[in-house]
Amino acid sequence: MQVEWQVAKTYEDILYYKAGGIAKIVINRPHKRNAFRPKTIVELYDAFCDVREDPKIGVVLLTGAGPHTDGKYAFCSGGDQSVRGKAGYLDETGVPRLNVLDLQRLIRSLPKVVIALVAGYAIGGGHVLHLICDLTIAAENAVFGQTGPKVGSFDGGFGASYLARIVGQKKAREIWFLCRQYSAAEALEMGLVNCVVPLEQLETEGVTWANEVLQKSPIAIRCLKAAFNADCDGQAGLQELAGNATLLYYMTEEGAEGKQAFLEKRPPDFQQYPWLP
Ligand code: S0N
Repeated sequence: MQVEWQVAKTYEDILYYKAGGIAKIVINRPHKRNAFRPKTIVELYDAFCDVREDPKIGVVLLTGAGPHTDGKYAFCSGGDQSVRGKAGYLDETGVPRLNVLDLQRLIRSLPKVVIALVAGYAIGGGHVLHLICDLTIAAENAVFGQTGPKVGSFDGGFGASYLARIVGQKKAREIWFLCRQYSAAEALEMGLVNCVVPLEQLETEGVTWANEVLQKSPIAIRCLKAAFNADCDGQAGLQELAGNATLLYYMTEEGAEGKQAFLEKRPPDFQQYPWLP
């Protein structure tokens, strides 16, 4: 399926497009295997905020630009080690940051579906990025892995606990303790990705999945995403799920009666609403 992508906004480190109900966000630093610096994350955060505010968009495809001039592909190779300072990744003013954690939370709580399209390397913090997406479609050339203990870092947040929820404790410990690389077929086998397709079909497959999601009920999807998150995310997950319950309650006549009575300076008449079984 051919898509006429329209540029939604221009950035330095990323590309951002929309077409119909789908947004496409591309990490565009192929010379670094799409490693992210703080600026990349600021731009990704901005684009995802735009997605959140756009009522026409229901699905985001997150991917990496490529191939690089050497012919190799990458989804993302994590934090840009060349700007890593003593306390984090240095932004243009020299302030150390770990702002990818803010992005992880934004993607996770976004009330829309985020699909990672992985061609080539999804390594380190780049692996965690695909992990926290709702769905992952891998090209046959995809390579997955964590490098933290090899390069002096670790992600003990979603990168550890959510990984273990997905592939199990033993496999998650293997992935982090040995820092091996895994093929697309191995990733499929361990439930780390939803499907594997030939490289040239990666985007088409992503658009097909996105269009299937877009036929479904937006509120059902957002409540389901919040429910899946609530199982893992403690009180923050409950807040997200409960926020959706409040949204739905606002949309009822019963909820509106409370507000209307206050504005009309009269007692609310909740007796007209049944105590359902
Ligand atoms: C991806 C790999 C396996 C690809 O290998 P390949 O194909 O042999 O290519 P290379 O020659 O290695 O790379 C090509 C060019 O790209 C540059 N480059 C690649 N990755 C990075 C990177 N991450 N940062 C900076 N540059 C990178 C190479 O330098 C090379 O450039 P030239 O041609 O100029 O020499 C392989 O490249 C690889 O293993 N890359 C490193 C992967 C890695 O270790 N990533 C960092 C892991 N850590 C994080 O991501 C931190 C995440 C994070 O922010 C975090 C989150 C929560 C809690 C803590 C943290 C934390 O700070 O740790």
